[in-house]
Amino acid sequence: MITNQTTVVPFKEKVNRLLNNHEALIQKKNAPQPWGNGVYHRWKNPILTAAHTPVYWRYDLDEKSNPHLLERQGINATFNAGAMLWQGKYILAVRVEGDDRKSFFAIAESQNGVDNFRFWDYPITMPELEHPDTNVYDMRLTQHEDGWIYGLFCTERKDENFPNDLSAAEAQCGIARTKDLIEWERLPDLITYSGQQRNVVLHPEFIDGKYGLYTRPQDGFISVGTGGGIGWGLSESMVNAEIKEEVIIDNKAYHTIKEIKNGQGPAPIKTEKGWLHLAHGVRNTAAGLRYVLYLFLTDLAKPWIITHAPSGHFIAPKGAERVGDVSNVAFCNGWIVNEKNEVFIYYASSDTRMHVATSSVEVLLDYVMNTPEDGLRSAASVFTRKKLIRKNLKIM
Ligand code: M1P
Repeated sequence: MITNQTTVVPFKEKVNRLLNNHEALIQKKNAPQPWGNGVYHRWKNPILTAAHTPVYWRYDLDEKSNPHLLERQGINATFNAGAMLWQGKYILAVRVEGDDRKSFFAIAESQNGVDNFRFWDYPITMPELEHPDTNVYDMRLTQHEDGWIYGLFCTERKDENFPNDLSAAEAQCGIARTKDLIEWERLPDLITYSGQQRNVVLHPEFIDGKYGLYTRPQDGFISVGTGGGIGWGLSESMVNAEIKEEVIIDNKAYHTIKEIKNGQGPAPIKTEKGWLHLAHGVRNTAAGLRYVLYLFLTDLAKPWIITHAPSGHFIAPKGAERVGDVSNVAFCNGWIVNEKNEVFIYYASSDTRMHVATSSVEVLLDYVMNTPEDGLRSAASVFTRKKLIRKNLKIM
């Protein structure tokens, strides 16, 4: 006989258990994993999972309307968060996905950036445009020198050119701005002259009085097609943002970690040596797409010109990170530099949960400026590695 525990434990007791378990999860201390490759520390626990979302987002806590205390509106995943330091707190604009597959944005904050992330009471109410979004996701936060905080995100809608193909979708760049992360003003979507756009990021400073945007033109919804690469363009305004001329600044390349597509991660970090960029690169495998993260540096005055490009991945999904709704994915659209020049890299694994890795501006610059570039051939890799071995054997 199946025993239904719900009839045994009093309702109030069950609610308390839910709340206490949730609180214990939120308050769980995180710890850095032992120094791996010297470039960054991965932290042990995911910083946000679906279970971190408030109980009152998921359960109806009223005994009259929910006597069995069933979860009424499940949350499936929390991932791909934008990030910023704001009023002394580490803020994430998280992509929360309900069991209904719709994503929305919600702010979670922490005092130390590595644990105790707590969601604000309500998710963000993102105003809609005349042509409503079906799904919104992957917000990049930029504190622009014009005084606004911008959130650029992907807005996905049904592709009406293919009414009978229910998977045919169109991705474009949605834009909203705020001063307090609570009230958001929705602005018209970015206009570009490429088919579709995802992974669009606003540069934090004006370029000759114009707004600089990193783009990722694509022919189709999933496949970038013949185009792709990280693009760059200028817009006179963000109220009616339009890029008339888009140039590719970081191409995809055969037999590299960005063979089939790539995309800018968060807004770049300004350093004395140049703008530090984090991006994702994608290659195809027999097991499906593999997403990894990589870094590059661009010129301070001309942030569209790459000055240093280390080969290979910076962070790849590892261990339990490799499994999730879309397995083998590391994705990052948020990082934070604090007043001590420590860098908090907020990456998601497999479209399911959020993690943090920490480093410093100094170490990341060392990594980006002193890691050899990709020679694009096995022989070139052996040549570069032999140089290192020879040098080391002399001093060992
Ligand atoms: O599923 C992996 C990622 O796929 C897309 O990224 P991209 O446009 O670069 O392929 C996005 O849907 C992203 O949210 C997702 O994590």
